[in-house]
Amino acid sequence: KMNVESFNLDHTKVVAPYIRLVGVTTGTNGDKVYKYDLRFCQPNQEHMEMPGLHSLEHLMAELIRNHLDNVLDIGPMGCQTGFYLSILNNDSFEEVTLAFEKTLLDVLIATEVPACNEVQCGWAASHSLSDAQQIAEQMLAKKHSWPNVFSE
Ligand code: HCS
Repeated sequence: KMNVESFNLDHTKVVAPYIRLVGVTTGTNGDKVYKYDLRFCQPNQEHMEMPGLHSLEHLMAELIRNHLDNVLDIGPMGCQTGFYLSILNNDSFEEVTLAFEKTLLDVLIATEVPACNEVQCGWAASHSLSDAQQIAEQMLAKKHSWPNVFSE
């Protein structure tokens, strides 16, 4: 049975925001998938509302791929406190952090949410660009604490 790493993380001990390498999975040909926990909100104390979270997902999904190769997915956690980022064959925490910062800066100046229509999205009515930008701004303001999972 495969282990769900996140279920073994003590969510009462972490101090958001932070960027945490969840794990590395090596395929049979040696390719490596790096999975990150991008935690925006303190678990069980705050969360992102769905429209802003959803728009932030669309914006980051498009924009982070301009700054980082081999992004497999950036997708929201069901608890609405953060996102998972999975990338292929890039072991650099610094590169990921820099790309994430550039992505959030791009979000601040975005004028529309990509793909927020019924052809390209499964819940096109649930979007908010201004909420997404507010979340990005708050996250950027705490950039100093991103590398620290268990402290400020
Ligand atoms: N989370 C997806 C986009 C879904 S709308 C991705 O590819 O990063």
